[in-house]
Amino acid sequence: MIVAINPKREEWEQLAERPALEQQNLQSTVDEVFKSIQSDGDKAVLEFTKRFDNATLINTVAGEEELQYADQLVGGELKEAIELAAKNIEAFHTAQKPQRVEVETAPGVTCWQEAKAIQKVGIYIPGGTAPLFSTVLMLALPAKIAGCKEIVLCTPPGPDGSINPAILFAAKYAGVKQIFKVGGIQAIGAMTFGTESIPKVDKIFGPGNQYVTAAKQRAAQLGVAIDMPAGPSELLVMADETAVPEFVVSDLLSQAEHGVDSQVICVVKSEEQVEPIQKELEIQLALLPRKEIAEKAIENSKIICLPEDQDCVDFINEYAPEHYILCVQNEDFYLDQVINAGSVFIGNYTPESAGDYASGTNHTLPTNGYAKSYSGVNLDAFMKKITFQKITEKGILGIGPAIEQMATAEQLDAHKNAVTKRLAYLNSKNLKS
Ligand code: HSO
Ligand code: ZN
Repeated sequence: MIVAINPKREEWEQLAERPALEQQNLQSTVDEVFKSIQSDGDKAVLEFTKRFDNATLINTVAGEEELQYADQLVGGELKEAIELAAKNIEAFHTAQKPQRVEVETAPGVTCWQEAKAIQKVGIYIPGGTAPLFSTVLMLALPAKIAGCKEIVLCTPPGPDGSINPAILFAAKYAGVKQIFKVGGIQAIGAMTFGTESIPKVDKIFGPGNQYVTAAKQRAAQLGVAIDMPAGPSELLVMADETAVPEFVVSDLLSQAEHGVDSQVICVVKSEEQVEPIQKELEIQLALLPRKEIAEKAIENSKIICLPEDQDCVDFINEYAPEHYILCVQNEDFYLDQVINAGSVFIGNYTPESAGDYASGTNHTLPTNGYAKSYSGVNLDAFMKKITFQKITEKGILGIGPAIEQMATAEQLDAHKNAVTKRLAYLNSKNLKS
């Protein structure tokens, strides 16, 4: 870990930098795959599945027998754990249901806003070394609670054509009816255009590698909404002397093990805290099965010592971490000052893994500084809001002249006429009566 003791403000920008990603130009591959899927549908999807995932499939649908088989493979304790997590995720996301807002803005002018579910949503779940079935819960449960009519899930098959049983179990548990064994660019392409078997969706959610990310960006240009720009996982721990080094390090490593490009930051108040953390890091790192991955991520990671609380909070807001663990005595000061963070974990007994799996908050969060402008996935992400208005005679007589004035000033006569004609009608009607 890089150690920076009391760095000056001019150095903060550099300290807040994420590891540079090797940006390959994937756009031409994305375009090729998208074009084939648009013209050849399922046939193209199956060909790309052979080419990229090395799996020969007859069709991509995960059928009832596979779901039943998965149900047998997943152990009872894991099932119970998934059920507990699901209950908490459901409770927290159900409470987020938006209220209808109604205001009479002026006499006779009533405006209201209602949220409606996005009808068709696509969920992408990556495969690979750590198949994140927890992400199925984080995306499918809110979609169901929001009232989305169709939930389509795509996840890549292994070379033998199978999907991780826990992903299938979680999908079934969360009520997903349409599960497809398709990964990478071809999955995003299929959900963008629709094929004979895979429905076109209105919005695509979920993490993925750089191919998936590039494909989601292309989908967004083609008019399909996406959740957020995805990036490697990251965590910042703010620790004073009351933080337990063993816990702090376990949290740092929990995000470091996600990928070699993950980054973790530990902000401490005093120089004395640095050594125990480094020592503990060596001990815990050596024992991890994903040691090699975590080790690489730790190379990109930093311990930053800032003795002043105000400097700490300013740096943290500048960094805008995806996950922010706060282990300090004067918690209230820090909480009060949080501006940029995806999700905040407070105290020695609130590990970040709790939010990853089971406490109830969503783990699909903005990375790479996007916490400055994006929220993590929440119930709103599966909804859009429609505004309504109804204006009475009295209402249009009241606000009509202002509309006429503004339309005239914008030189939009047809806009003005839409009011003038009504006002003239009402004025003559009122004169007669
Ligand atoms: N920490 C990840 C989510 C996750 N962790 C899933 C474990 N499983 C999102 O940043
Ligand atoms: Zn995680």
